[in-house]
Amino acid sequence: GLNLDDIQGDILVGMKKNKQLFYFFSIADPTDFKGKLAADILPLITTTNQLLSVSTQPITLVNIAFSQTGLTALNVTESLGDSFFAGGQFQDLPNLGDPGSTNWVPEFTGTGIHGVLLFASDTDDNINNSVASLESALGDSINKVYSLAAAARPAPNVGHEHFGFLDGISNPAINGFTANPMPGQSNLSAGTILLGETGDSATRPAWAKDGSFLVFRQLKQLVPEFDKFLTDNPIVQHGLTRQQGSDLLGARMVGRWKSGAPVDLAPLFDDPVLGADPTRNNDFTFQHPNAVLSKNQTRCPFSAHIRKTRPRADLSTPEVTFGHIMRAGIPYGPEVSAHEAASNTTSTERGLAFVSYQSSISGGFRLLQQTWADSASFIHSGVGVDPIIGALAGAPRVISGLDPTNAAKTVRLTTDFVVSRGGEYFFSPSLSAIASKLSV
Ligand code: N7H
Repeated sequence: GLNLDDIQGDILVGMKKNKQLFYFFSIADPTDFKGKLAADILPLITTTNQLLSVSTQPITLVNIAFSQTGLTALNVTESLGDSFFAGGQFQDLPNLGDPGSTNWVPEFTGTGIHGVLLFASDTDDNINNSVASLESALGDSINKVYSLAAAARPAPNVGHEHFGFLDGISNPAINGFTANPMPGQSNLSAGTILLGETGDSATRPAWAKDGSFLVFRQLKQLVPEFDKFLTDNPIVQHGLTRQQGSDLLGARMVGRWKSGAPVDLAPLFDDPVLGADPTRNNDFTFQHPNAVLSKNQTRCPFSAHIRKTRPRADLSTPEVTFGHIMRAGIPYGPEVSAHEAASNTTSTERGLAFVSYQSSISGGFRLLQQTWADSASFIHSGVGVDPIIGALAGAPRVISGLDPTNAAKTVRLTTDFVVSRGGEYFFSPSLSAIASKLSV
């Protein structure tokens, strides 16, 4: 089995708290920092085992991850075997669909971020206390470069991202770790997510075992603009009101209704009971006995976000073992104000603090974003990009399949409802790697 005392908790379980802070830092004094990493940070790191039971969870959960320039600053020079990690996310910008760096948070445009501390707790006060005490312990060994405070949305939208859809439904089950995989969950070797485990065939230094690459992206969401698009373009179908047609369009863009119910199982109307049932809400493959898998989009568009990012039977049966990530993101920013809703215009930034873990950035995040979501011809030619996250460097996005009554009809989107503000590629090491390699 896996050594759950050695694997940081966010990777396989997720630090599922209502508040989270991403604290990006640079290392000012490597020797000083190494000592403090061992003495002050390591004892705070929340392990996988600690997260498995509420009684062992600390008040504030803490994880840490390093960029390539951070490892280099610590004089850790062996290659981790991932060229995209080595280059950093800013160097990868032209490949991710982002329209240049104009929308990027300035601190992400370069390689100046050496690491990120992730704090999670029930309240901002708890997090602020942890940050203050760690900052005083770390002194001048690090500099804060940037931070992003994130939070679950208030009731009744806890667990829903800012467009309104329930998130965190479909994450892979890990062989030897997930006790009871749910129907429809992908079943993966641990090496898909963790370096050096079964299924990870790349060459890695021994100390990298049980670490994982953390992809961070600050993804701004234009919620009033998204809502206006749905209002203006309802799917017109017999038996649907205009509002129902708008809701259906949104559900087909995502592949799930706001409740989480998959359109593959609930093609016309939301089914909140289905959405809330983990034994049924992921139990589908897009394949149906009386429909041709490669042609039929009456239930779910080929371009739908969850179909682009996990094609299930579209790619093969049984499902391929590559192209899977463990997602641990959380919303950031305030609720839409009355003024923003009335003007159909975002004035205060909100979005998703996207976090994914994988043992290969090219086989995980990049495959989903670049090769699948940003490709107009995945999984079939003419499909168009993913209407949620697909991006063409700012060019209009032409998407077919969204209208169930006429799959050939295209929609031309001139607004990206998700705008990348950049991010970084990190490595989340095992606790023993921190003790025996990074801090010495
Ligand atoms: Fe996505 N959304 O609200 O529309 N995502 N996502 N995502 N996403 C998922 O199944 C969303 C993003 C994946 O296994 C759901 O847990 C938004 C990126 C994958 O069937 C919803 C943003 C990437 C899955 C959203 C965003 C992915 C998934 C359904 C950005 C990778 C699981 C809930 C602001 C490059 C697919 C669920 C499966 C699900 C939304 C980003 C990937 C509602 C708003 C950047 C693999």
